[in-house]
Amino acid sequence: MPESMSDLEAETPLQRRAALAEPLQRYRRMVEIRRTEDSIKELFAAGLVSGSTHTCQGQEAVSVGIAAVARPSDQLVCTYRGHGHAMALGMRPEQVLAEILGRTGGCVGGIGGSMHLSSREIGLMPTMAIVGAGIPIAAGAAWAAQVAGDGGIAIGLFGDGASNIGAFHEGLNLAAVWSLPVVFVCENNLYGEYSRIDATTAIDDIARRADSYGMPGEVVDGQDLDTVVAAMTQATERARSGSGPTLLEMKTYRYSGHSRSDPATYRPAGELDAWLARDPIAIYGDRLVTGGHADEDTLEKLRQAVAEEVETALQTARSSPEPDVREMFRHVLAGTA
Ligand SMILES: Cc1ncc(C[n+]2csc(CCOP(=O)(O)OP(=O)(O)O)c2C)c(N)n1
Ligand SMILES: [Mg+2]
Repeated sequence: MPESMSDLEAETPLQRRAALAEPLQRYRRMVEIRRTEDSIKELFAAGLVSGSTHTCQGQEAVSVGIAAVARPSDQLVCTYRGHGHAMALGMRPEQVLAEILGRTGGCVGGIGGSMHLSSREIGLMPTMAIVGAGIPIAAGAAWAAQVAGDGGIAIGLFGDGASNIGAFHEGLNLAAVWSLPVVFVCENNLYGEYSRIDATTAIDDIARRADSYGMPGEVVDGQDLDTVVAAMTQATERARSGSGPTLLEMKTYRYSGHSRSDPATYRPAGELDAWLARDPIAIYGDRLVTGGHADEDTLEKLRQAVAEEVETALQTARSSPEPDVREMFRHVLAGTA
């Protein structure tokens, strides 16, 4: 485990990914995601960022659990609520922060912003802002791995709202028919924008939809990192062994509103508090203490070290230059008929 800032700075994204083999590092990464997301909210509130952002406080166990199981060579497709997944997979906080601030130090050089994080090195495919659009892309990445026969798999992440979009049904159907090596992970945080799931979806468990496509579907406690790891281990092994796709529905909750300007006043009284009482970081921290992996003092020191690390990352990101305007056109391709 890195003891000092200089050790942390020396860590590459792939080393950060490998570190997730250790329980304490899984805890640390969840704290890092929470802290970075809180900083991002503050940056927006201070008017330092253009565009919108969607943070994932409360959903950290899903991101870290998936990253602890996936291989760096696997392909992961996520949504605009993707900062946590990117950091879990190994992206450094300053790469995320600089991207959101539109700086060259960002993961795609500051031209993508909050909703378009990506990094080939860690297997994070371009992030989708169109609801559900990543699902057929995950199926396509899985098809590529199947054709290549390289043992790779794809992981397609999306929200509860996306499970009502046509692309969800088309993507799952084709993946099942072709027995593609893909794990579909629905992060059910109870809301699609400002609508609660019971106003938009006629069933309680989205995992049931797997049955229509002839694949296993499982409801998973998304607040419990070990449960996420267990479900992902089973589903990824199934995909790698050629047995086809799985749909995992991770029950979770976003503490913030949909996007940066949403105070989430539409939530029923008491709902947020009930979920805060099952906070994924607290649950895992308690387990580490009970299991003898750490004591409270170690966890407190670790939380403070992470707070300093994120503050430094923020300074690094803010001192990174803005890209030249020509960068906007550098990756645009035009074809002629
Ligand atoms: C095709 C499409 N329709 C509508 C929108 C507007 N929109 C953006 S986010 C969102 C809610 C999606 O909710 P969910 O899939 O549950 O993901 P969450 O934001 O909760 O992570 C909607 C409707 C969009 N971006 N794309
Ligand atoms: Mg949702």
